[in-house]
Amino acid sequence: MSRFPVLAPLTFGVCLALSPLTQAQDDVKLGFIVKKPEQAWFINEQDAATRLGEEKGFEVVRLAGEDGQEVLSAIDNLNSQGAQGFVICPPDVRLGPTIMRRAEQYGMKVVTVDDRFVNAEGEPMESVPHLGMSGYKIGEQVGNAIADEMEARGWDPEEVAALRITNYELPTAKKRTDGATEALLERGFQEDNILDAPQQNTDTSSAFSAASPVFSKNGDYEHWVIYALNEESVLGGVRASEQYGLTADDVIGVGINGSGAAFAEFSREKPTGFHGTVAVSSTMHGRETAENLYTWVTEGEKPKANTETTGTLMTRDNWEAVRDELGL
Ligand code: FCA
Repeated sequence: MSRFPVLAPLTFGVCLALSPLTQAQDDVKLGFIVKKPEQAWFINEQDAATRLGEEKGFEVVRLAGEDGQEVLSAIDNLNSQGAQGFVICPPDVRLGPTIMRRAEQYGMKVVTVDDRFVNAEGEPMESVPHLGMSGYKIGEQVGNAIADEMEARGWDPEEVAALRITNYELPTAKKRTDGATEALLERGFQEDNILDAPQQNTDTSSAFSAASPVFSKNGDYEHWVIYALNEESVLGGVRASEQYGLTADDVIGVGINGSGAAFAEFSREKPTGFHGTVAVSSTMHGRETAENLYTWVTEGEKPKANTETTGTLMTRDNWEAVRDELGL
């Protein structure tokens, strides 16, 4: 049966000695579960992880986890396929303890990407390795990009309202909009002119629904700026501003991500109120988390507790260059 009968017992012995920390490299299977499988950001992360797997010789199973039930089924599914662990961007960070209980039952290793698990007290689950954006700093970049553009257009801060699309249940989202707010206030934005639109989710349609009433109730402002946790949400705000009759000249929206949603907007013939986005490499997020998990599974080396990534402002003028630079 074995072509190397003499070596076989030795190999077996080595495997036993290294188990359960390490894994023979050729049978590694890792899940990559995302909360919004249709969004370009997450498609790109999964693509990058899959490509890394092809290079290194492990399999990546791409799964959707849009709510708690779907995440738990995805984990069951991974277990039945013999996966050793998964990377996850959870649909709700408070599911952390439940997800970890299920993963631990199966002896799976878990790494989070983008949205970090919180425990019952709402504190980050430090024991689960995480890679995500440096939310506050990236938010500050958003605020400064808006302030720069307001100055370039010569807007009087008295006449400008901010549509702040918020998602305070997601800590990274709060950090991002807080960072943007602080930067704007430091640059002379009027605090009373900041109007909140709490969204239910992190996508365009929930932002659109949250934004529409804010425009219709506040008709006195000449100009608007729009910010949120990501560009999908800013785009929802921009679409609502258009529906309300505002034009690109009156709106400065700046998002976060730098994914296909922004590229499509920058590719339109005419500029819209979507002025720019702070681009972060989703390719790097997908690749690095998959690599960290793979190293953990194969070499027993647990990844760093928390890695924070940075961003670059992308506008209609430079988006292709930034896209290429970030490997998007
Ligand atoms: C959150 C957002 C995504 C992306 C990611 C890094 O998950 O919902 O759009 O910004 O963080």
